[in-house]
Amino acid sequence: MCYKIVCSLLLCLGSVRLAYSSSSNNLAGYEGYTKYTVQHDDDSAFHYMVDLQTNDTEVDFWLLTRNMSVLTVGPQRKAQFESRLSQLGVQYQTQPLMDLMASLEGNSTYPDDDVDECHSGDCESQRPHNRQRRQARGFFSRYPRYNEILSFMSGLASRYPQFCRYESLGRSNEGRHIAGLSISLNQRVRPRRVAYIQAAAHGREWITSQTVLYLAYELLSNLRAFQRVLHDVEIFLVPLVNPDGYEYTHTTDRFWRKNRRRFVGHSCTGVDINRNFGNHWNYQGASQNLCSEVYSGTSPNSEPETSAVVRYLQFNRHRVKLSLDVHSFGKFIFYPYGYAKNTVPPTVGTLRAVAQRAANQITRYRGTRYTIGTSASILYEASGSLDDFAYGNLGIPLSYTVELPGDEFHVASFDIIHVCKETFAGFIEFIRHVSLY
Ligand code: 0X9
Ligand code: ZN
Repeated sequence: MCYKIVCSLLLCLGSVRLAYSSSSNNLAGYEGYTKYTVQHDDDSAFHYMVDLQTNDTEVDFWLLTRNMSVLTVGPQRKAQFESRLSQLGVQYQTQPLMDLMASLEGNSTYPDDDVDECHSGDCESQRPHNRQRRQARGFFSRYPRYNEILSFMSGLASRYPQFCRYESLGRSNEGRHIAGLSISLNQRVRPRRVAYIQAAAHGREWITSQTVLYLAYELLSNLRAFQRVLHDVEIFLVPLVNPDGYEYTHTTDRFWRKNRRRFVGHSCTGVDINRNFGNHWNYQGASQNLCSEVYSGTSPNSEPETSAVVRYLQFNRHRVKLSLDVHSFGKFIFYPYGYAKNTVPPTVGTLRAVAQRAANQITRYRGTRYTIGTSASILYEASGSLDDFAYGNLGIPLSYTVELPGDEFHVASFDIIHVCKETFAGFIEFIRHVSLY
């Protein structure tokens, strides 16, 4: 019965081939936009960029580090922006945004999921299992919608009822579920420790949900192999913290970051969930301009998406030993604190060492190298993030933000599975350390 449910679920998922297609209307309005990659070695250019990120609502930063920025600018601001860059004497490259998106579409090839994989032995008896794996692999070769993600999660819970539970932590601004999956060796016994992993607090960071769903899928398909990792540890996964923002990036605006909170009498929409957590709220790298990409909201934890997470973590605060907030992109592992420069927690040695081990495991898959540190030192000061809140307010000892690889938010479809697999190795290494607490 369960098998049938999962099969039909996966079949249905496998047959929907969305990914990026030129018929997508989520790029409307981006004609004439330019993507800039700017190299800035001196501090004045960096500070100019930080100021733009916080205060200029016409510029959208995709990445901002001490010596390099990736951002997009609309046609009206192009000339002014370029003349400012020339004044600052910085080097930059440009690419029309539409060309970039077209080239990414060209990369979206799909593995042939109609071919049965059986090379030896009793192919007839292997067939159902192969089919499931193939169909699930299909799920990781494109970007699913909110409904598909929920079906995938509940499908796992009904296939593995002893090990997996599906629940909703609450509802988003537009009424969608903030869905969670609990994974443990025995759902009737409450493990002493919890490893919490969330993704897609920013709508446009599609790859992040896939890595967390892949973790659930891979763990549940090979539970025996992970018995030691799961000993007295519950894994709690929230792959889509910002479902409204995520859906909006599929239907309307591929580069939407915030949630979809509306404000009466204002045309601008949305709060940045990663500026809304109640630790040094709105202190730095956040804005009270509600048109800003880093708008921190009306008060700490004001958003239903934020408060659903806070409620869960607060309720389980004595059991949660690891909090991972998965973002994209840049290949970074950040530990607290992000709200101010030169502010490190007393356990920085452990935080760093565990992150280094996780990064090493990721590297083993295909050489991907992560940079480790506080976001305030590597990127910019940003207050109100989950990592600061989990560590500073709740005392969760292992608290991180992971920025997955990619050169932009859209990781090509053929690469999704590889990012999932390499990140899986890092997740497992992080989770292994939970048993030390
Ligand atoms: O700015 C952010 O929210 C994160 N980068 S992203 O491109 N995914 O938007 C970085 C946050 C870093 N700060 C902390 N983790 N505290
Ligand atoms: Zn993000």
